[in-house]
Amino acid sequence: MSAPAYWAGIWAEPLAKGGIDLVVHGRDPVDPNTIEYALSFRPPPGLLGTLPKLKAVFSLGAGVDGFLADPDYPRHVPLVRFVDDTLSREMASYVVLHVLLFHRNQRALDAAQHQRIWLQSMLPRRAEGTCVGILGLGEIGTLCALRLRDLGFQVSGWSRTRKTVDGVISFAGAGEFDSFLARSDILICLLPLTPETSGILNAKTFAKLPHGAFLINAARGGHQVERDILEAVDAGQLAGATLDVFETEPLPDSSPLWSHPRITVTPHIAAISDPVASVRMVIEGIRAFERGERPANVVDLARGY
Ligand code: NDP
Ligand code: OXD
Repeated sequence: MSAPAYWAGIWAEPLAKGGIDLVVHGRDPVDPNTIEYALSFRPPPGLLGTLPKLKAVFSLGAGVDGFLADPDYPRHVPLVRFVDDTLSREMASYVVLHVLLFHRNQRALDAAQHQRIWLQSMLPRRAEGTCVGILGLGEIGTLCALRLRDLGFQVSGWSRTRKTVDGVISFAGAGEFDSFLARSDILICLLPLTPETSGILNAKTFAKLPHGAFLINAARGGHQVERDILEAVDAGQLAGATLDVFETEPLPDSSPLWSHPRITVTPHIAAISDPVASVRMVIEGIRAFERGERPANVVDLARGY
């Protein structure tokens, strides 16, 4: 097995108990002919294609774009992605936090406090009068939708296939994208990064939102065109944005996003996979493959997620 170094300490014991030997790429001597399972988040391009005995790959993250961007990914090898309730809950708390910071004008109230201004004129709108649109109604998007619905927001979601989620309006497919955007006062991106979704957060998309909409991207930097976000915010088409992910990570020091007064930057920490839950997924997954079964959450490589 190959794994990134910094979690190896946590994994060594449970894996050994499961009868699985762990070798760490870049730390241990590795005979490529002995590796049957690989575990990673963003493997060095080309590496997985050099392992002739590879039976399956486990992604430490929910998103698998880091694997599929590698033209040498061995496409006959199943890829299992990380799906975990705790991860979804952490993502939902990030999303709810940033929806409310915007919706309740908290940034402006903070600024007023620093100037000792009693800003009672800035009354929060009612959640019931605000429409939140979620791009991607999958594991994470659905939980976010439910949390925001329960806070009273009008919530809709956009996905490839139609969904039935109580109290959430479902838009599906490219044909319903514009109607979905037209009602999204707050747009949240929770899509996987695929060739279809790459660059989806662009000037054309922003122009279809209500004037003064707010953007939250907690999915992938490849979804966003940062120049277009800056232009849309400066023009007022977007009231602001919260971004957890970036075209280049870490966000370069020279990026104007760092200092823009209406943009919040967080360092790809909306949710961090739990190493204990991920090792559990790996052990259960390996057992399933060894029994000749297919574990849950095997990625559809043709779809890209
Ligand atoms: P899922 O695969 O469960 O959900 C993906 C959703 O996107 C599905 O509803 C799917 O539609 C929809 N979708 C995919 N392609 C399209 C398309 N072309 N058009 C319309 N809808 C589409 O993913 P998760 O919810 O588990 O994760 C979502 C993403 O969140 C991850 O891929 C990752 O990039 C990001 N993430 C970021 C983290 C962070 O810390 N910032 C942490 C964890 C995840 P359908 O249901 O019809 O298939
Ligand atoms: C993930 C991530 O995809 O942390 O899980 O970005």
